[in-house]
Amino acid sequence: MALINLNAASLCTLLTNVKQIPHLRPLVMGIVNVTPDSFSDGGNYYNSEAALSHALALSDDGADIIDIGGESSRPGASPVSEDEELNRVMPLVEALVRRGILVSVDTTKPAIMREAGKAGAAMINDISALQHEGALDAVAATGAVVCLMHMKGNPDTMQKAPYYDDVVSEVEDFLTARAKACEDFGIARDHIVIDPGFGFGKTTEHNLDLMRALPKLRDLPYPLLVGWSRKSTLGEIAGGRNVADRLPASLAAALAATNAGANVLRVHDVKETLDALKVWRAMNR
Ligand code: 8Y7
Repeated sequence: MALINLNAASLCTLLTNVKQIPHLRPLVMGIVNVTPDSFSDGGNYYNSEAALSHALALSDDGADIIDIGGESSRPGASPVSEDEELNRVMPLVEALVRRGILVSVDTTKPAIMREAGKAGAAMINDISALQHEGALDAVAATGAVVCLMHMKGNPDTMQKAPYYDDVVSEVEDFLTARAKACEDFGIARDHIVIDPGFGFGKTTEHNLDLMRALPKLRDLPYPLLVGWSRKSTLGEIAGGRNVADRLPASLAAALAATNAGANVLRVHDVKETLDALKVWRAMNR
């Protein structure tokens, strides 16, 4: 059923290697938001020329893959129509694929997944883990890799008193179940990446419990993607740092996640993260 997607195939090779060879550094995924309202860089790269030059700069900085998002997942962000999201995202996907850059598309909409896959996106990054009607089908049809992220509730309500009996087993069970749903649908195991979804329906305590349990998630048979970059839990721990002032905390979290077995780091600051990883690798070899 699934198409062959050459870009996805090379991403699969990278993911398999980082998952299996212990001292390799994780892959670095650079974040590009083509939105007027994302939480840390909303509006900065809203027009597609600015977004393209930002994406190319992150690629030049050494990003292994660029994650393009056309709809903010910030609480209270306004919903975006399918057409609007396509208009924001597709020109950038095409321009990057044309240059041989690996592309991930951050979307929850099956129509965007299909178009992105046709244009050669190597990965679909879905914060709702392909739970929308038709999403499993769309990803299977593209042959892309999929990142399944855990989120409790939806972006509008998720930070209103999130509650878990046991956050670690709930997240682990959810990711295992969604991965099984993908495999049952014909998405190959090596095309599935899992992510605990830091900050998505989680208090600081929940995020820290999950972080300490990361080795448990690493032991599942899927590469592990982690996104801590500039998130508010880091600002809080560091002592009330605002978004623009969270780079040191983000680098600390990136290295802690690396030590705990993260295979992909989703970050805003690619160059700085790669410097930190070079030091990590030199010291761990
Ligand atoms: C994550 C994400 C965001 C994350 C994955 C932000 C789209 C908020 N966070 N996708 N997206 N994992 N897979 O801070 O942690 O960038 S949006």
